[in-house]
Amino acid sequence: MHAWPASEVPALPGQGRDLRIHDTATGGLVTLDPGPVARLYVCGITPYDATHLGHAATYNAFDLVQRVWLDTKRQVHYVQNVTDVDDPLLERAQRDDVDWVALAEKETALFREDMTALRMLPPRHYIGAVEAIPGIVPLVERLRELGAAYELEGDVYFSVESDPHFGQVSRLDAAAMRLLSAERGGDPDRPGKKNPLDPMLWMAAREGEPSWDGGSLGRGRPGWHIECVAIALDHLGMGFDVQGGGSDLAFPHHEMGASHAQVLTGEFPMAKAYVHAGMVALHGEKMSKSKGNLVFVSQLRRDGVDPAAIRLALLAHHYRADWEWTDQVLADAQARLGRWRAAVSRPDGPPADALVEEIRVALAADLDAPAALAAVDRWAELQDAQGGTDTAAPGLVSRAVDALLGVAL
Ligand code: 5CA
Ligand code: ZN
Repeated sequence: MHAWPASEVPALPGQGRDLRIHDTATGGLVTLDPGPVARLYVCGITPYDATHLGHAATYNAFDLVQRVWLDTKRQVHYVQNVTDVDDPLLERAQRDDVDWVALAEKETALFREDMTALRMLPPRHYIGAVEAIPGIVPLVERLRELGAAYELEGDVYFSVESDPHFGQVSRLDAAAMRLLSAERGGDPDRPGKKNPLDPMLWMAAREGEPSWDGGSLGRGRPGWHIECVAIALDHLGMGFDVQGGGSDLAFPHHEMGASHAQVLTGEFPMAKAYVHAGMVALHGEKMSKSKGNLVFVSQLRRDGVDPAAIRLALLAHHYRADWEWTDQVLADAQARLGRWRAAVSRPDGPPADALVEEIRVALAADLDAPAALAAVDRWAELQDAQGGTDTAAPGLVSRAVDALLGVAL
């Protein structure tokens, strides 16, 4: 499928910095050393409802990863999926008595608009689960040949015991895994499974549900984790630099995906770093489509909120923190945007080379966007208090804020 238009990323003077980032699999910071083309896979939406601030916060984190890499003069090969067939999408379509294809298309279109408005850089490949099915089927067949998959009443399951590295992404114990598996799309209590954690690779066709030709697997539809593996391996190959998503994807989604890929290829690991963003809450609970406690990006835009202010509201929180969306968070971001715009609209100001360096240092240190904002705040305060004579400074600040933070002043 097509992605969305790219906003331009201005080139900055001086030298970008290599990114150090928190890797869930090692539990600490790693210095990434991508080649000239950095490879990034970020899990996309399941399009049964509009983009909320939680989604936007997670995509903001990985947009920063790209901007840091671009600043080091690397290219970025970025891939994102759309889970355009899955249980929650089919359930919502049935509940609302709408066609599931139309629902997915509508919400994906809205997501593209939201991403464009927020100046999130688009993926080079934006791939739907449905269009990936011809690539998924042979992978499931191969896992079966390798003895890593088995059948249960027509459905095909992955055997987690086939991967010696299973557990190394999330590093959770069996009890925690079992709990999360039940919460996040797994079926640990289904009788007949070899291990309660085993995830489905291929679901045999169910009455009244869409299904596709699965070759020797029979008609059905793909499991969730193998979808992302097929897309990532097809477009990036093994050993890509970062797999990203919200912290709710560490287990089971990224754990299972890593295992599928590692058994399929005999290589380890699938991604050099597993990077997870914190959860955004509303009224004390994680924003989630299933609970319905949501603030939508599109609703804020309809209300006339400047997307640059939404973006600044996201950037005011460290990507790994869990945080709460409130009206105050937005009001603070709007006020900051106003101060910054006023500061860069003057013909001269205090020198800004040191500020560019400060933003680079902050982002390279595990994407510390709040520290980057604080540095810009200091420059804007100085501009407001005493001004300056550097005629290049306001332009440099607005280019740096655009290139590194994705905010158009
Ligand atoms: N389609 C799958 C990934 S393959 C999926 O999880 N879709 S999603 O629409 O449920 O979520 C899309 C992304 O937003 C995921 O990375 C998820 O971790 C993230 N996300 C969902 N809710 C929140 C939240 N409240 N705060 C932060 N990130 C969130
Ligand atoms: Zn995914």
